[in-house]
Amino acid sequence: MPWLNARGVNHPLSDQQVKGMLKKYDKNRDGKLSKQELRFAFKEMGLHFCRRKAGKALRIADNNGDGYINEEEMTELVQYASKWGFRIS
Ligand SMILES: [Ca+2]
Ligand SMILES: [Ca+2]
Repeated sequence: MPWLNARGVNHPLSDQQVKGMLKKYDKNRDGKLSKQELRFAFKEMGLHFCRRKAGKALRIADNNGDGYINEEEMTELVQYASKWGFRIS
């Protein structure tokens, strides 16, 4: 059951497109997304899910366990999220 649902969803975006969108939310431009940046990104993209699930997604994607999602891990996150039906209008 997908828990990521976006507003007015019609078509799925490619992994690259989603990644490009996520990168825009790297506010401090350190090349990786903090938990805070990621939550803000999901919110802005119209994705609503609880903090616990957001935290779980982050832990799964955070391969090296530094608490941040780097570019490589972003790909993992997008791929993982797309399995749950991650789609954005
Ligand atoms: Ca950042
Ligand atoms: Ca990491």
